[in-house]
Amino acid sequence: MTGPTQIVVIANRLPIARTPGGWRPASGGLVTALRPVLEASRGAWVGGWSGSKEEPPAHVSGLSLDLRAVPLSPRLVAAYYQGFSNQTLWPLFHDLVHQPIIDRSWWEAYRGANELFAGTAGGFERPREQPPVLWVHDYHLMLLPRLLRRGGSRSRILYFLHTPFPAPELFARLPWRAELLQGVLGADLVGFHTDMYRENFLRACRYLLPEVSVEGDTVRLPDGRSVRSSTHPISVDARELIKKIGEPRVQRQTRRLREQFGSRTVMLGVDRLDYTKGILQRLRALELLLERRADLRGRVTLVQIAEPSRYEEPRYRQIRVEVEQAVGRINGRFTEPGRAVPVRYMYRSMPLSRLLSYYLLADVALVTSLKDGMNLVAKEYVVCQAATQGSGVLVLSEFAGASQELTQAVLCNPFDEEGSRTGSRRRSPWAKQSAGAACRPWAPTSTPTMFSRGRRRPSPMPLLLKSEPKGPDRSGCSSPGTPRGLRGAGDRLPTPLSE
Ligand code: ADQ
Repeated sequence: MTGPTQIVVIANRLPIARTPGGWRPASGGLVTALRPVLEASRGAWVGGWSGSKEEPPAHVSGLSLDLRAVPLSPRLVAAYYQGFSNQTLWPLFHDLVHQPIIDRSWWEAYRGANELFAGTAGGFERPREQPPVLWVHDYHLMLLPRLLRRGGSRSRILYFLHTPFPAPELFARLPWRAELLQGVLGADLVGFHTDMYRENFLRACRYLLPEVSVEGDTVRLPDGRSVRSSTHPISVDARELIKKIGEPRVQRQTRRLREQFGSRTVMLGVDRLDYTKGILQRLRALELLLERRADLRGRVTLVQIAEPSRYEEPRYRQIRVEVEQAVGRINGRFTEPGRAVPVRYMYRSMPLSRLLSYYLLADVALVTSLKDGMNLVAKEYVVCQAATQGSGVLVLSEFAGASQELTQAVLCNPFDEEGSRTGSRRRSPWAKQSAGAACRPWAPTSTPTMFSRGRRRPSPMPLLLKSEPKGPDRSGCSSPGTPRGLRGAGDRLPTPLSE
């Protein structure tokens, strides 16, 4: 075989969706981020599939990838995905924002599901051909690298974790902690968003696996193999976003929104409706602010766009109820006759073009995650503001991975609702900032991001207010040129592959 090595991504889901008009590429961040490099390598995607009688196709128009479905029964999905992945690992990896549930039958299902993925992914290797790179993604498939290796894989195996990796003291609570670490150590290279997560992983290996030794960023195994760990903060496709900002539809929508909101200060939250995202804390902070500052009522609006997520799980249904109660309560308490409501809430998935209009509109973006692997919304907002010389302010949780890179953001502690304060909006030098971190691809970062810089002291959750009316120069999207130094698609190859 000649040409680039084929890359096979293995992830919990296939990157496609069934719409009334047929199968379409899904809009998720992962597929968008990986697409260029995958398509260039005649790549393939192995993903789970369940719940529909119709078999997903091997090819979908608009996506040059071979698709291979791993059929999962609804029962297996309930135990492996909704159970072990989302009710055990997810809360544990997000610093116990909720108590994880430990259930042995879920663990058995998780093992079974990982074995099914191994069976399908292993089928990509052909005798006498150059083996593909197998790139395993996320917490659903932590056992897979080892299963692939034990199955005799000749491929280079990569593993990337999209969530935080918790402190070893928390990780150690899992009865199956050693199996999970050994599973991941089946890979040749293990990637994380931040140095802190990588350090946590290495410390967990050191403390929980007596048979391994850790030297620098490398774990040495008793069979003589070495596993490297690295930090690769995932990012967004800045060039694509900027191109889209320039579309007449986005400009029209943005103008319309600006007319609607007038001189009000617009704060924006865009999140999957997940308890880790701190939506409730954000709403409570706003409530406290409006309680204390009657003069602000009618002058500020929080636009909260919540994407439906994991609604089959009781905790997600519960957080939705709590968020909607809070929205109702705040609007009930602080809406003045004839004035706009303080919270405009939308529970839906939204086309990217519309999301971009909100990013362009918002004076302040509130990313107040209680814990977040990275958070791409923060980066999308920065790209949009930078591309239009906007003066928006990003209020960013110190517990989101993005806070390690977006050093111009106003850091906040989302647990400190009481500490809400107001301040004058300042002009954020986003153009400078986005030349670096916001738009950086998964470039190999040899410079550790966390330990090389001094950390700023986070403030309580700040809600910033506009001190001046929107001027005509804020038309924003009328000239969406690439800000100086902004990186684009050309440099955004997810190069952990070349390590
Ligand atoms: P998420 O937590 O799902 O994934 P996040 O980083 O918050 O991802 O990004 C969400 C994406 O969904 C953004 O691209 C955003 O534009 C989009 N989105 C949000 N609300 C939407 C809506 N209502 N309609 C349409 N699109 C919407 C995990 C980790 C993160 C990590 C990512 C990538 O939890 O910490 O950043 O993976 O590794």
